[in-house]
Amino acid sequence: MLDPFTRVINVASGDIAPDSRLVQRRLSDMKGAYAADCDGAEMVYEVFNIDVAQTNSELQTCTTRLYNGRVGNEYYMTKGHFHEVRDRSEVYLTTSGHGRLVMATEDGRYVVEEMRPGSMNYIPGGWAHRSVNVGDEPLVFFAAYIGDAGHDYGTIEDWGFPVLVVEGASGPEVVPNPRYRRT
Ligand code: M6P
Ligand code: ZN
Repeated sequence: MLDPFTRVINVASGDIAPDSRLVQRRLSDMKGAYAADCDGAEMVYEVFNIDVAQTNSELQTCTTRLYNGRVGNEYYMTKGHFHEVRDRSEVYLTTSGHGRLVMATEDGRYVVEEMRPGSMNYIPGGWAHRSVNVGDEPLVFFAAYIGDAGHDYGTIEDWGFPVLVVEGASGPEVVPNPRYRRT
């Protein structure tokens, strides 16, 4: 059995003290995610993980700091994933910045929700999820999900999401993804 513990989250930056496991994604890690080519060492996002046993009796928790920027007209975003165990759910709480949460089912339905400080987004089982930073500062959010969920990145790498969030003439626009399921 796990002993209780406390961590302190910097809600502006997403940093977790005293310790966390850091995952960093740079432009070079995002090849294929955008319509335009991308490469290089520039940081796109960082995930600070609090590791617990990956069982369905524990909750995995983490913060994500998604930087602002664009590749072509597409905003910086996370890779996005289904859960390997498809019916596992997740919640997000945004603490800083401004984003969109793109969610999609395997049969092609999609929902796009706002992410602003104080927004709690509930991601039911079966919905893939990707966060997009549409603001001009880092988007920071806390996430909690069922411990044995796992990350299936391959399905999204193959299919993409049904829609993209792009910079339009007067701000962010949700447009159909011309590459959806065309691999
Ligand atoms: C959220 C959670 C994490 C996820 C992270 C980055 O914090 O959903 O599980 O790892 O976003 O998203 P991705 O794994 O799709 O790159
Ligand atoms: Zn998830």
